[in-house]
This record gives sequence, structure tokens and C-alpha cells, in this order.
Amino acid sequence: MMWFNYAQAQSFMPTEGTKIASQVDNLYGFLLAASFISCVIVIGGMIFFVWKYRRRTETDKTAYITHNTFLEFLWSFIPLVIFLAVFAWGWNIYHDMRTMPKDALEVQVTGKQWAWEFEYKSGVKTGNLLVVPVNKDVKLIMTSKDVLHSFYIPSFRIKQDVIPGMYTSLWFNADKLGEFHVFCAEFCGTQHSGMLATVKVVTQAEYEAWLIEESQVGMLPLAQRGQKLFQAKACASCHSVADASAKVGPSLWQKFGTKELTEEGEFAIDENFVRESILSPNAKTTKGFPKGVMPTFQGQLNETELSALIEYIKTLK
Ligand SMILES: [Cu+2]
Repeated sequence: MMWFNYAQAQSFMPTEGTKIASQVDNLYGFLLAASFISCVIVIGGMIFFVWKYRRRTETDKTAYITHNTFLEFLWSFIPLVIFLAVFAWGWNIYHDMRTMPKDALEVQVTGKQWAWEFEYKSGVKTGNLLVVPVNKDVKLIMTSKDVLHSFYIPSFRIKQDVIPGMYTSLWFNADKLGEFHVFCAEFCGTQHSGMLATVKVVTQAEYEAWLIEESQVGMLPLAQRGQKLFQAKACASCHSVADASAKVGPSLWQKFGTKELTEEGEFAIDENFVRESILSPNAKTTKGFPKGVMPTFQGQLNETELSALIEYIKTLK
């Protein structure tokens, strides 16, 4: 039953990226239409009766009506049938959503303040980027390093709490190529709204090529590894690297080896300055930028990764 064609009305609902998404939208469309029709019948009926049975003279008396069995049966039975149908319809979709497929591609997901980490069976790890093949069952096995998060892909109409100390799971089968948003849907701290990731749905061949490429990252030169990390950790959303323009944070272009005027004084931008800025961003803050905006990356980067980032920043000229 197709009540609204949401695929065409993209401003109303996010793009449908799975079969379940269309099923959810059909149900939602039915609920909307049924609610609207009921509203018109009830409110319209009320207004009509208020007008029809209005008091016409000073001595007007209300007719004595006890009940009408036929009408009472109808207005109880018809809604009951509709409600039970909606229940069965919803239960059916929810059952599909919560029944994990066998032979799925399993990906480990870790939520942390404030990023999503993905780890594939082969050991490939990504930050805020989930790459999956199209038309393939994917199962996410999720946990949290710190507080409650919630993994939410609006286009797939799936959402699940991510809880420290236990695993929860989600599955989907994306039938559209493209990129889709992932949100954290559980308030988890100051940068909660920035806890975003992307699901990239690619062909099976592209997926396999990507996996191979990613598994060779460890063999890349440090600066190139740093560049990949810079993308994976979404540093570029706050720091420009190709020009001197300021974003949320100061630009990193042509910065290494110069001096930085901070709220705490002037410092040379060397390896230790960059290291401290990544691990304790509030220790020294560039003049003109507020404190407390950049989250710490303490515990999220190992020594090699820190060196890789520093080497990458050195190349920005
Ligand atoms: Cu979160």
C-alpha cells in the first residue's frame, strides 16, 4: 500500500536507503492519513452538530436520546479493526528489523565521546566512516567506551542505543548507492551534536578494493597516514589546510615552524606544541578562539598516529 511517494518528496522524509525504510514510511504515511481523516470526521462532526442542534428559542429543550446501538457498535468496531491492523503491520516490520540475518557482513562499532569507530573482521579500522557493499546484509555489533550513545541512520530508519559494558546490534541491507548520515541520538555531552558519521554504500568490487587499500595504510609514509587520520578524525571540519581561512578552529596551513600567539603567550609551533594541542587542546588556545570547543584526543591516538598527524601538518605549505 503506497499512500505517499516519499521517494519523490525528499524534503519531507530522508531518502529511503533500504527496503525496511520504505516499509516504515508506508506505515507512517498510513498513520498520518488515518489521523488526518479521523481528525476531520471528529472535529468536523463536532462543528456540524454544534451548528445543527444550536438553541433556537428561549424554551428550546434538548431531545431525550438514550443511545443508538448500531452507531455505538460502528464507532467502536471500525477503530478497533484499524488499530489491530496497525499493530500487526508495525509488529511485522519491527520483527524484520530486530531479526538479525545469518551470514551478514559483521562490523564492530564503538561509540565514544564524540566519534564513531568501525572495525572490520580484517582489522581495518575507520573513524566516522562506514563503507558497506550494496544489497548485502550488514550487522553492526556495537558498544560504547564511555557513556550511552545511540546509533541512528535516518535514511535506513534504524536506531539503537549503544551502551558501555554490553553489546547491542543493528542490521540493514542498503539497496541504494551513495552516502548517508549517521547521527548520535542520545545526548552524550557537549559535542553530542557533532558526533556524526557517514555510511558509504558502494558496489561489491569497490568495497573489496577499498578494504585492500585500507589494510595497506600501515605501509604508507607517515605524512600520508597522517592525512588519512586527519580525514578519519574529521579534523578538517574545524581546521582548514589549504589556505589561511579560520573555521571553528585556526587554520593549520603554513603553520608548522612559525610562532603562535595564544591566550597563554607566544609559542613556537613545533612537534611538542602540536602534540599538546591534540591531546590537551585547552592548555594553550590561539588568540581569538574560545576555550573548550575542541575535544581532547587523549587515549584515541597512539604514538605512531600522533607522529603521523604531526608529519602531515608539516607538509601543509
Ligand atoms: Cu553520542
